[in-house]
Amino acid sequence: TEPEIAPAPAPARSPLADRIVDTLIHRIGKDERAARKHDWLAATILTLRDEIIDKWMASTRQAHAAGAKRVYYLSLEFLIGRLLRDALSNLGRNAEVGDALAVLGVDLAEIEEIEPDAALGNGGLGRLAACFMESMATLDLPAYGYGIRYVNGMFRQRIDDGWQVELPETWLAHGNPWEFERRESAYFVGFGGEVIGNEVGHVHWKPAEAVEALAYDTPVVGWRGKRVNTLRLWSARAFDPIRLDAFNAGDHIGALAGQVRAESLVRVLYPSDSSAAGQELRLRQEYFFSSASIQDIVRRHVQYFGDIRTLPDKAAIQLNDTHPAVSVAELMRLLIDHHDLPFDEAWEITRKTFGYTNHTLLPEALESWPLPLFERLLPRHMQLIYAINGRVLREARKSDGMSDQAVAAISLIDENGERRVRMANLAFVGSHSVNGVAALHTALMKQTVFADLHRLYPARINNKTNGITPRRWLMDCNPGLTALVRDAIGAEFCDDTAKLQSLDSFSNDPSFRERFSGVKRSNKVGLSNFIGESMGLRLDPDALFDVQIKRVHEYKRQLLNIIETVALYDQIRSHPEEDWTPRVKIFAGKAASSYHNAKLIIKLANDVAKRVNSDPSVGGLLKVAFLPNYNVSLAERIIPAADLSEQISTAGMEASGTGNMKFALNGALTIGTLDGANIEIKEHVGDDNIVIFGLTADEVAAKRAGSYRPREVIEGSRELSQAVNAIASGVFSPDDPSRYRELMNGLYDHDWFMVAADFDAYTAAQRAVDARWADQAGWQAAAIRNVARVGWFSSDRTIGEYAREIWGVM
Ligand code: 26W
Repeated sequence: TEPEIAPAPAPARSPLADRIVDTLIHRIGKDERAARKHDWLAATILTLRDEIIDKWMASTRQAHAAGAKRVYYLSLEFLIGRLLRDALSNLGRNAEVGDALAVLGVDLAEIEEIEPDAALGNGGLGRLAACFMESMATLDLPAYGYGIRYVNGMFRQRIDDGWQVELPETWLAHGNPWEFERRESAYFVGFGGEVIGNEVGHVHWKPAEAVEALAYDTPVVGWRGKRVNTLRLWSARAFDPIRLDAFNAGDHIGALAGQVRAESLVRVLYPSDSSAAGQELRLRQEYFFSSASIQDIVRRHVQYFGDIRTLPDKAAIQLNDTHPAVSVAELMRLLIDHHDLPFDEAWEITRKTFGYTNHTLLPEALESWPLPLFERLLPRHMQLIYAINGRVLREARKSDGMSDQAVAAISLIDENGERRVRMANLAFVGSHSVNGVAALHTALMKQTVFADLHRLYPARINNKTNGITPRRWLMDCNPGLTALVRDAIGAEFCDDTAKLQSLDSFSNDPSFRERFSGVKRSNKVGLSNFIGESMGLRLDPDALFDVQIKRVHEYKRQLLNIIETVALYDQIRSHPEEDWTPRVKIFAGKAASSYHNAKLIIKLANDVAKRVNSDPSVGGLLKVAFLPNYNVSLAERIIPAADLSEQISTAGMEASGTGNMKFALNGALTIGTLDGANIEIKEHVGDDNIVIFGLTADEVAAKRAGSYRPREVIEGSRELSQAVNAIASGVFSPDDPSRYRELMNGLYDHDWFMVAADFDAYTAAQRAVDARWADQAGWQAAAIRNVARVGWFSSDRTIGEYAREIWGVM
């Protein structure tokens, strides 16, 4: 018989639970019974925010009292994701808040799940900015992030019949409880008009139109809540929200035109990474946020320190790619036109204040603006850019051995064809430091795009290899692995990921390997359940989970992976008797809405998935899943469950990559090319714990310069030609057999991304992966060594280097 158990007394409500309920009632206006999940989420965030505010103010006061130098990170993108879990764990309040909510009948994990992602970025560059913000707070640096408060961030991706469909993402639909509107911090930002006065006398820019930039602040909590910094995002409004004269005259729409124009500035994030938009609205966005940010920085400096000439001692401004590069001209304008400094002095201050980070060498991503457009929108800045250019070109001509061609390459104005303003050159000459984001990328910067500028300013280019925050990308997203590591080596690694090194010897401990693979398996079960529920696809958690998740771009070569998948499918079907490794191929990623081939590659992945998943003859040996709407939260779910990390870009084209670091930290093995940070990951984990294949960057360059004939390569490889021909002839697209003909013809005719050239090496590498997988002890040992050896790729290390070597703040 069942023993009789008295019902447990209801646990007493903690003061924290009372505060959450109080917030719910007084700030949300609901009682406990009427509250829905979103109300609990908002009440929890607001309660937590109230507590953060004290630390926030203390951080500001401390920087002020110390007269500290501040860091300003200017970025058009911050790909933050959800904030609640991150903030709770950095404050060490997870359990306490979870318990308080449980007493109220609310599941913390459930409300964390409904927080919308702040997706104010495209991909790597925006996510890096978010990791950097967290690390700057963790390292106790007084720092501000500046960006745009887009109403619509990165689009939501739906897959309709295999095709990507873009939908607007409304992350602000339920309000944003994290942010503070700062009505007092508003700035005038002008556009167009004319410049009055001349070079000698006092110059004055009279803009034809203007908007007001309005600040919204979000607190950024560092690890252990040591410091809270500010992410300041600008919104825009018209000076006169409504023109009453027009309204009264019956023009009800025209009366609101100013407001609509202003709002259009912050309406939407440009969803293309790696190809410059070139539209007027984009330049307006760039100037709008640059001007507001620089005005804010200058105002704060003058208010705290009195003398604008000490700016470089008290402010370091980092330009996240060239998107904020017009800031160089904006600071010059403020120094000269508003603070009456002579040009030379203004130029020295400017260069000492700015640093510039380059994130890509792709020519189509290098921003340049048609001169007439730039001049019409920013006439005063155009003058200043001419003046800067005059100085730089004089220096170049004086320097030994500069050819006319080199001088032309250095010029801020591109004179080939339609004249254009080169933003990378402006950022380069306007900064004392120019950095790349991985060793190879930095070396290539010196050899290619910036070769001549590098010759003129040889001390300027430096490397800062990217990193990721271990809080979000290990401790928060993979609690199972975190607990296991803590049991093995203690908790020190939580404050210093270099300490993960002590895990290394555990790779030889069979019982630890057992527990380690148990954690991975339970993460895989979790992901399998998610995929089962969300897309109705059943996966075997014991199969090898082979994952490629990132923006879809030809240089990242999802196509190489898909073609190899097709070849494998073919092999399994024709040799069912062989001992194949069960694999799940997982893809996710968005394509820029105007990028035809990238969207076609998404469709191909889905077409292949459809065919393979419904083919009983491959049994459970191969499954393909394309997960829709890749974002930060989905990455946090997938990465802890990955066995194999696909980092297979054409060598020389991926500046760094940061997903590669996240996977390794979570115990996946990398299959990758010698590109970006893969090279440094290989140096850290050791050649035996990574699978490298394919052409090197030098070999790619040589092939492109020489006589590479992809057709011969394809025809010379039976597996490759069979796979390519199957795709081209419509095996995977019976409803439209010619769908992929052009895409495949591109491989035969030019194959810019070396898919054919690397195919055999890639296939061989994948079969080597199969063999390694068969030796589970060896696999787990290598995975453990990855975790133990990639602590160096923490963004704390990266930010430490920026702080010491570029910003002078540590
Ligand atoms: C102007 C259009 C545009 C928009 C975004 C051009 C270029 C970009 C970014 C530079 C693209 C980007 O995100 N680059 C990625 O930056 C990461 C962080 O440094 C690197 O890890 C990736 O390799 C790089 O592709």
